[in-house]
Amino acid sequence: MPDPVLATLGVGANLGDPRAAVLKAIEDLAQLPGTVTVAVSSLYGSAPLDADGPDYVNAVLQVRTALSPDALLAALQAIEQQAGRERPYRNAPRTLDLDILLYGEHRVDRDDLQIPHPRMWQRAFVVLPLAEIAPDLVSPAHVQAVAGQGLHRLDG
Ligand code: A4P
Ligand code: MG
Repeated sequence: MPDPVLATLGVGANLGDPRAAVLKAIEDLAQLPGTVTVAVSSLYGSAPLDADGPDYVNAVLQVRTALSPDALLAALQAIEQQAGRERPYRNAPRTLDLDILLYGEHRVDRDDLQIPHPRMWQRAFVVLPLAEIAPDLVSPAHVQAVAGQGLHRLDG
């Protein structure tokens, strides 16, 4: 396997029991082959952004992984499927959404995989949890850019 890379992942859910789904996904991600969890943010609640349905629970984590970007994407999609993910339309409410936000310094620009995630810096539910676990990656301008969006840290 290649040298491990520090990857940043986004977790979101807004159907069923979203808090339980996010916590289960964080456990599942720690079980991936060649992958060690480095940091996990608090859980955050917010209204859907550019979407409809119930409020979301979101978190961001960092893993050190020997999986390639494509293998990591396939693994995330398998975990989404296990959680009962359906895709009736874009931005539909979902039992679980797992996104690769960053993969080291690596860039990928294909239809099925874009890294860095193209919308990550526009979203408080990514920027603020990321600032909690990796403050060196987040500038004051990044925080300022999402300041208008409601986001609250959930207890425990
Ligand atoms: N894909 C491309 N790049 C990536 C990547 N870096 N990580 C492809 C993961 N997948 C990536 O994703 C569609 C396709 O994106 C995948 O097949 C994969 O090949 P999807 O998860 O099926 O569809 P989606 O989530 O509806 O679309 P997308 O574009 O991922 O939506 P976003 O931008 O992730 O937005 N509001 C709140 N408060 N919290 C949220 O978590 N999430 C969204 C979804 C909207 N509003 C939200 C939240
Ligand atoms: Mg997604």
